[in-house]
Amino acid sequence: MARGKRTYEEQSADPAAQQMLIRADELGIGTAFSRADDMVPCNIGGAGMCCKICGMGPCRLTKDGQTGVCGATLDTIQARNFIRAIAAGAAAHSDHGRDMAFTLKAVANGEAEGYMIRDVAKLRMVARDNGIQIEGRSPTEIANDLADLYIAQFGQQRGRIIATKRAPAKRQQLWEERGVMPRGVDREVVEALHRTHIGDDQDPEHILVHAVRTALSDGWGGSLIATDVSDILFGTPAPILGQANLGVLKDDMVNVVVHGHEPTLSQMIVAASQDPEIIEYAKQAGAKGINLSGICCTANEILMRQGIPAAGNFLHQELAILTGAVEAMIVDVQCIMQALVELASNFHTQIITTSPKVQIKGATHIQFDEHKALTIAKQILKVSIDNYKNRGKTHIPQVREDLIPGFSHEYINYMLGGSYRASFRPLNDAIMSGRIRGVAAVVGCNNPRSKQDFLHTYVTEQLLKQDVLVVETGCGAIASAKLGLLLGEAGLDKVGPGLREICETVGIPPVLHMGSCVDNSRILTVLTQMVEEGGLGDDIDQVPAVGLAPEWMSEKALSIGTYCVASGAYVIFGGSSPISGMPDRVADSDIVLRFISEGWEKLYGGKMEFIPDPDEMIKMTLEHIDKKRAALGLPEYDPARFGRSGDQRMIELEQMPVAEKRQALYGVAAD
Ligand code: SF4
Ligand code: MSK
Repeated sequence: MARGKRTYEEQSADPAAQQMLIRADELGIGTAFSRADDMVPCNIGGAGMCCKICGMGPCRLTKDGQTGVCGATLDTIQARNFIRAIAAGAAAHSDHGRDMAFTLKAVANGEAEGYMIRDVAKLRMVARDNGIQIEGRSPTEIANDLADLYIAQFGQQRGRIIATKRAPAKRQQLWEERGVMPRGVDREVVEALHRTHIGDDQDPEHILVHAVRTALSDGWGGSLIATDVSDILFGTPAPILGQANLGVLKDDMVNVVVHGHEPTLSQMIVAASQDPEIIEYAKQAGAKGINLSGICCTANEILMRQGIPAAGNFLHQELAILTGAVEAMIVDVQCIMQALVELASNFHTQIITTSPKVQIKGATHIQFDEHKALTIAKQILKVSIDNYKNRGKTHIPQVREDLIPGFSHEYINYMLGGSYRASFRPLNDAIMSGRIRGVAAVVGCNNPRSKQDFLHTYVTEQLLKQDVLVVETGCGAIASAKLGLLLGEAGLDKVGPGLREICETVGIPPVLHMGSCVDNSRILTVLTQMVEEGGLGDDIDQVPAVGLAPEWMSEKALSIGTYCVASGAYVIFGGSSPISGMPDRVADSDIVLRFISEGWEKLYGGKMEFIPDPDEMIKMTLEHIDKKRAALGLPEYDPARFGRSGDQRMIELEQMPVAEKRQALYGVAAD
C-alpha cells in the first residue's frame, strides 16, 4: 500500500512510531497515518457546513446566504453539528461513569468477584460530601448508598446533578442564572438530540446554551462520577514509577495489551496476570511470564495506579500490533480503530472485544461481566497465552522512557503541604509571587492529520520555559511521557527558573500526569481548590490558567472543552475547527465561532478557540495568563527575579569560596 505524501518524520515525532511506519511500508500494510494521507478530508463536512439530519438532505451549504431544503441557515447547521458532537462525547464519558457506579453497587452487595473497596478514606470523604451518613457504618453500607445516589444522577429528571455542588459557589450561582445547571445526565443528552431533530431548535445561540448544559452534565457529572468510583475501587493514584512506548513490549514474554477506557476489566487483568496459576500457564507455553501494557486511557488507568507500562497513545494501537509481538489486544470502549482486526490478520495477534456495547467483525468476543470479572480475566489471559506459540518474527523498537504518573488532586494537595498541612497554599503563593506564571492543562488525543505527539510536546516544552506549570491527561500525557517530560529532575533543565525552584522544592516533575480522559474532572477539582485556597479570585475564570487540546480528534474532546469553558477556562484546540464555516465568509458573520469565543466569554468568563499554529497557541496562552495575573493585581511575570534558589543555587553556593558564600548567604564577608 502506498505510504502517501508525508515522510515518516512528518507523520510522527516519535522515533518508535517512525520505525514501525517503515515496517508497515516494508510489509505493505496501511495504518491510520497512511490512510489519513490517502483520504482527503471533506472540506464541507469538516467545516460543519453539511446537514444530514433529515431525508430531504444531505444539504451542503457552500455559498453565503444559502440554506438547506428546510430553510436552515449555516449557523443553525453548525450549532446543531456542534451540540451533537458534544452530546456524543458526554454520552461516552457518562456511560463509562454509569458502568463504574453499577460496579460499585455490585461490590457493595458482594456480587462482584475479585473487586474490593480499596480506598475507604476516599469513599467516606465522597459520601460525606454528598450528604450520606458515614458515622458508625461499614464501607459496604456507605458504598451501597453512594452507588444508588450516583446511579440516580444519570436518570434524574429535575433538580441538579449533585456533583455540581463541588464547583466554586460563585460558579454555581452563575450556572443557575444562565439556565445551564445540568439536571440529569441522560436528560441533557436526550434533549440535545431532540432539539436538533428536524424542525426543533433553530436559533444557534439557543442551541449552544444547551450544548453548555450537556457538557456540564459530563464534566461535573458522568466524568466526575467515573473518577470518584475508580479511585474508591482501585485506589486514588499517587506517584509511581512507570515506562512508556513500544519498547515496553518483551520478546520473551506473552504480550497482552489492554486498550480502551474503562478500568473495570483492565484492573482485573492486572490482578489475573499476577496469579501464580496464570504465570505457570504462561511458563508452560514457553514464555517467561505475562507482560501487560496499555494503550490510550486504559493505559493511563493502570499506569497511574499499578505502574503497568503504557505501550503508547491513540496512534500506537496499530503500531503495537505491527511489532508482531502482541499475543492479544483486549479492547473495551472508545478510541478503538476498526482497522485493528484487518491489521492483526497479518500477524498472530488476537483482537478480543469485551464490552456488551462494542463488537468488531472478525474479532474474538469474550464478554465482560463484573459479577465474574476475575474468572473472565483469567480466561482472556489463557486465550492470549495459547496464542504465544503462533508468534512469528518480532520487531520491537527499543525505545522507552521512564515516567512518574499518578498526580491525583488529592496527592497534589498532600505533596504541597504534607499529611498535616495538606493545602494548595504553596501553589497559589508560587503563582502570586510569579515563580509560576500560570497553569496550563495540555490534554487530549492524537490525530493522524498532524505529526503525532509534536503539537503536544512542542506546546508543553515552550510553556515550561515560560514558567507555566503543565498538567496533562489522556493521550497528551503519554506523548509527554514518551518525550521524557514526566520524569522529575530529568525535565528540569528544560523549564523556566521560577518553575524550576518550585519543582525542586516540592519534588515534582514540571509536567503532572493526572490520568485519563474522564480525569479531566480532577483538573476541575484542582482549579476549584485553588480558588477556595484564596488569593486567586473567587471563581475559576479568574485563575491564570488555560486548557489546550493541540491534537484533538474525538467528540469527547469537544465535550471536555465545552465544560471547561463553562467552568471559566480559556480553551484552545489545535488542528482544524469542526465549525470553521466558509473560508471567505466575513468573520463577523460567523455567529457560532464568535459565540463560543466572545459570547461564551461574556457569559461564563471562559472561551473556546481553534488555533492550528502552535506558536500562536503559546502566544495566546501566555497573553491570557498575563491578562488574568494583571486583573488579580499580581506582579508582572519577570523570570529574572527567580532561579537563585533551589538545587541550582545550592550547587553554586557549594562551589563558592567561603567568604563569598558568607556574603551571599548572610550579607557579611567575614566574622
Ligand atoms: Fe437539509 Fe434541513 Fe434536512 Fe438538514 S434538516 S438535511 S438542512 S432539509
Ligand atoms: S484515549 S479520547 S484518543 S485522549 Fe482517552 Fe486518547 Fe483522545 Fe481517546
